[in-house]
Amino acid sequence: MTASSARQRRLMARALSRAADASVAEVLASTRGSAGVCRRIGVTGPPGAGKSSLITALARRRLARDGDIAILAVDPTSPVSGGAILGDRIRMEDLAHNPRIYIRSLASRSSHDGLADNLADILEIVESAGFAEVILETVGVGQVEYAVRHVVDTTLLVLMPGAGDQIQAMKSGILETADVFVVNKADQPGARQLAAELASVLKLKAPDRRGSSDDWQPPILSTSIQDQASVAALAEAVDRHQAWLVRHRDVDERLERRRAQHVGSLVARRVAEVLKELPAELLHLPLTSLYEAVVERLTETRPSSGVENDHRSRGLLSKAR
Ligand SMILES: Nc1nc2c(ncn2[C@@H]2O[C@H](COP(=O)(O)OP(=O)(O)OP(=O)(O)O)[C@@H](O)[C@H]2O)c(=O)[nH]1
Ligand SMILES: [Mg+2]
Repeated sequence: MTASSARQRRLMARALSRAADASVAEVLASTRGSAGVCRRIGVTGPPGAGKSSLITALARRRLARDGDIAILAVDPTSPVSGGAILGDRIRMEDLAHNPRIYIRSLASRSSHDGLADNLADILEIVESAGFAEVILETVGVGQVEYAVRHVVDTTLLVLMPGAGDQIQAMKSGILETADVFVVNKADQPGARQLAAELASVLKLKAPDRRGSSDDWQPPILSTSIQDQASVAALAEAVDRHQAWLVRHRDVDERLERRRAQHVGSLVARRVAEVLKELPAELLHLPLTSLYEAVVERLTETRPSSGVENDHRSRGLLSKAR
């Protein structure tokens, strides 16, 4: 069954909806893990930089490669989300009707880094549905780039003229995160200056990146959605980076690191679940006892009944007295 089959799409849509509010226990019961067979591309950058427009143009180009493409946008207000397609209405609808493309927007849930905190689960579902490639759009500058990095293979950072101050704000972080820098809206004034600024910041901050010829040198590409050649160059840069990964990075090691991140995010979610369900009276406990109570609850794989909770709360409270 391919990712395009109607049945497979329905199953995946259902699995994605379930994942939207799954508990950690539910995730653990249903996960199949990642085999690393799906090319994962992350597109991030400040609001309005043109991420959705570029993804639309990029996806159309990348259909020339084998397999189906899933486009996921983490932001309910993103133009990828059905109704609000804005300036890209026609192009995006065009794509949405392509049987080899699947488009879905994801609510960002409780995550503070601008990513859905269940992104790793979601990407696994998409991967096991047989997609060859997933393009993930996230809005953000700063922390988000770090977070995206762990769930994708290739990270594109999209900037636009007038985002110079954003570079200043991001300086310390972006160099380690993006594999391809994109100065979009190259048809607008200031694009060349932004590219130059970016180049000088990168040079200044990443001397090690100029060292070995085996290292990936993140390119700075100027794009405009009106300029097809620039989109083609971007699609090629993504391919170059993916090919570089195959040659220079061990896939098992990447999957191991990804799994470590995934389990970390599940533990963080489990902590949040436990804290949310914690009986108010336990908060009166001294810190050490409270800590023990929380840790004990972490390993419960099924939601405990109110009765059990009551018993345990009373036990702990009497122990603490
Ligand atoms: N002039 C010009 N406008 C562009 C270009 N790319 C995108 N735009 C326009 O910029 C606006 C924002 O584009 P989007 O693709 O929605 O940007 P985004 O980064 O996805 O925005 P958010 O998801 O809201 O963060 C739209 O009106 C696009 O038509 C470009 O290359 N040149
Ligand atoms: Mg968008």
